Formats: sequence, structure tokens, C-alpha cells
Amino acid sequence: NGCNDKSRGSLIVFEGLDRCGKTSQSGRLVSYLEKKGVPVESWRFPDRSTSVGEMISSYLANKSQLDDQTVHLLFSANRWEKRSLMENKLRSGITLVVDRYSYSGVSFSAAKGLDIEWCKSPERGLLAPDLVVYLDIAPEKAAERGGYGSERYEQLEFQRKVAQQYQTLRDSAWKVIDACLSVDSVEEQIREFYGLFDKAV
Ligand code: Z5A
Repeated sequence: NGCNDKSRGSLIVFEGLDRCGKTSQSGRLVSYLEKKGVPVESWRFPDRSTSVGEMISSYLANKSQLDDQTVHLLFSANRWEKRSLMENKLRSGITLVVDRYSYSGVSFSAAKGLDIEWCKSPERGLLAPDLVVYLDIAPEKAAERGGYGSERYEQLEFQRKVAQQYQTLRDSAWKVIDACLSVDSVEEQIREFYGLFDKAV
């Protein structure tokens, strides 16, 4: 996905448990890249702005009930409905920094007990990330950060299962960062990884 083509933007994905710092750090990376003059956009999944996203949002807020398979396919459809826009942006040279992607889709659903290969299946054919920043934090530590809100998955026992599923998904695009370091140290490490990655492109 553009690894050997400087004219394409890069697809950079942030992953990790709830409260690991993805939103803070993806925002910081975007500001850093903007300052460097890199054309960049900040994206996130679920994209709650579409009609599929609204169904997901209502489910996460416990305002609607859906079975596990259905919500899994909705999360996946929410990525599929953005696929061609993503591809066009990358082709036109824009780097996308994305808060959560297919790894969240597979880990959260597999943590509920769905078959992992079944979970991976609707993700096949989506754009592969060039770099995945996994912000690594123990579920207990994440829970200490301001406490969880009221959304469906924000429970310690469930986050433990998600963490286990994430570990089975590590691939060559992954960089694992200790998310318990200070916000500035995490940011510095991400910049280092980005620098190495950018040189290798
Ligand atoms: N989900 C799914 O099931 N399937 C899918 O396909 C997708 C998602 C895409 C909603 O996601 C849920 O959807 C999510 C997975 C599921 N459920 N869970 N859990 P979301 O993206 O809307 O929500 P979130 O990812 O859980 O976001 P979050 O709670 O905002 O967490 P965050 O972005 O990782 O963290 P943050 O907002 O940057 O930081 C959290 C707090 O920690 C905040 O007070 C910070 O100031 C603090 N913080 C951050 N970094 C540090 C450090 N280094 N030290 C100390 N404190 C820190």
C-alpha cells in the first residue's frame, strides 16, 4: 500500500485498549506532520457520522441491542463505506492517521467469543496499514485513567480479553510502545518510529 511509492500518502493506524492514549497521541502526530509540511488528515473508526456509524454509536451507548455478529459486520461495513475515499486520499498524497481500524474490529469481537477467522473475513480487501502504533497498557492501568465511562465495552474483565486477542494479531507493520510512559515520552517514541518508517519508504 504505497510502501515503495513516495507520491502516495501513508496509512498509519493507532490501536490499543480503551484509555491507552490513542486519541491524544494520534492528534499529536497529526500536528507534528502538519508542521513538517506533510499533507495529513486525522481519521477514526467507528466513523459515527454515517448511518451505519449511527447504528454503531447507539449500540455502544447501550441504546440499542444487536447480536454480536451483526455489530461485527456493521463495524466492518463502516470501514468498507470509507474504503474508496481512503484510497483516493492516499493516492493523492495525503497521509491518514487513523484512530482504530480492523485490529479493533477483530479483537473486540473475538473477545466476545466469536471465531477469530470468521471475524477476520469481512476485513479482507480493506487497505493494509503501512504502520500500526500499538499503545501497550495493562487493562488495570488503563482503568485507573479517569475511570471508564458508560459505553458498552468499558469494563475491566472485557478489556483483559481484548488485550489477549490483540496479541494474536501482531504483524510486521506493528510497533509496540509502552503507553504507561509520560505523554511526552510516548510522543517522542512515536516520532522516532515514524522517522524510521519514513526513511524506509
Ligand atoms: N470497536 C469495535 O468493537 N470494533 C471496531 O471495529 C472498532 C471499534 C473500530 C469505541 O471506540 C469502541 O468501539 C471501542 C472499541 C470498539 N470500545 N472500547 N473500549 P472509540 O474510539 O470511540 O473509543 P476509545 O478508543 O475507547 O477512546 P478513548 O476512551 O477516548 O481512549 P483513547 O483515545 O485511547 O485515549 P485518550 O482519550 O487519548 O486518553 C484517555 C485518558 O488518558 C485521558 O484522560 C488522557 O489525558 C489520559 N492519558 C493519555 N495518555 C496518557 C499517558 N501517557 N499518561 C497518563 N495519562 C494519559
